[in-house]
Amino acid sequence: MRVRGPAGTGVSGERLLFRFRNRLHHPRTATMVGRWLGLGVVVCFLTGLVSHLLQTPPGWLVPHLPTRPVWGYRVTQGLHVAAGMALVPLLLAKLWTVYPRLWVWPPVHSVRHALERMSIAVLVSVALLEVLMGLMNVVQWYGWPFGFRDVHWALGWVLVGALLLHVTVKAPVIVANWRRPRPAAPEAEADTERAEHGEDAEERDRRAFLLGVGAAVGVVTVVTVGQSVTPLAPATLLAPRHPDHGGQGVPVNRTAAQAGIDRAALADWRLQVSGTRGSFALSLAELGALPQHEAELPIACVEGWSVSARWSGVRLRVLLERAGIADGGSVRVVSLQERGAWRVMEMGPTYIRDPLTLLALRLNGATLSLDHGFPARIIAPNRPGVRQTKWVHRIEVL
Ligand SMILES: Nc1nc2c(c(=O)[nH]1)N[C@H]1C(S)=C(S)[C@@H](COP(=O)(O)O)O[C@H]1N2
Ligand SMILES: [Mo]
Repeated sequence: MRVRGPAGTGVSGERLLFRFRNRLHHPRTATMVGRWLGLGVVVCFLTGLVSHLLQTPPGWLVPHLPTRPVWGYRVTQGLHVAAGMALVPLLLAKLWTVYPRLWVWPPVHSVRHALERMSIAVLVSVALLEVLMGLMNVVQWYGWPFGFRDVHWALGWVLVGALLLHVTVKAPVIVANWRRPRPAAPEAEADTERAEHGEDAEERDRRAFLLGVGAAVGVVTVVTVGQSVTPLAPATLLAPRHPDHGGQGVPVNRTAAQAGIDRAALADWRLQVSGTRGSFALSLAELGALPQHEAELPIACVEGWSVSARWSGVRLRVLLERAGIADGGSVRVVSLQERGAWRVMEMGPTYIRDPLTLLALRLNGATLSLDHGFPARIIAPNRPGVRQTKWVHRIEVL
């Protein structure tokens, strides 16, 4: 039996163990969904690269990290998570289109064929794993024994590599199916007509299918993207962090209680600053007496949610100039929090110099709430939320 549909890749001697009647199991459908899928993966990869470099920059990059545009990370990470969500319906559609190929017989008929099938197995499993891990991270369910970021990052490279390989191997099929099929040179009038009708109906079915997939992507996007596109917030049904939920108009990722901070422990809080000229400590009243500056900056969480807010407090560079810092120096900021990955943060010279980088004492016109980092927190432009350290206790020049 010469098989039409997904097995119709021009590989001779191949057949399917079962008959799949739906004509949408066709390389053209796979190609059309694949275009969007490929675009989504590339967007996720590039924005993931940005996120990785902003969070853990290699030493040589630290002095060059850009602090503008202030909303840069808000946009790239919002895109990262939105594109990742869109991958869910796209992946399902693609897998449905090509799943009959699981029943190719014989399963392997040449070395090249074996390699091709193995690369697809890697591609499919890594793509599913990456999307699943991302979703689990968004709902803060760390059901694995390894660090999320390192594994998500490493698998991202595997995914892009497997995708490149896949596109290369499938290039002839992709090229042949990129455009709407035109019937081949007619032999007889009647034949052409029948052929055209068949092709047209098939292409119409395909359009309907793709429209459905597009609608699914649209729905997923609309019910989640409000977490970073504030005007769409009312439509937000699925995002775990609604921009309006959380004190002072800003969501809270980790509460003070979760971080083990209570007001009693803050009774004799002093900010400790140490630099090349020595060290000093400031009470909250003393900090409040220093010149205060205001900045409109977003908190942009790696999980995709972001909100802009009005912050005010003391410019970080003013404190550091007083403590003494070499040109191009970096600082370490330590939170009162005793455990957790985000209690210690390092910051390079571009952020330190920036007049919008504050040790914030106030948020949206009121004293910081305990959950937002009272007595003092860091807020800096174009920075991942995980680096906007709350409950700051010590600042050390490195
Ligand atoms: N000390 C400390 N600072 C922290 C965190 C934390 O867990 N501990 N969470 C970070 C994360 S992941 C984000 S997104 C922002 C959220 O700030 P918010 O709770 O004020 O919205 O705080 C950051 N600062
Ligand atoms: Mo975050």
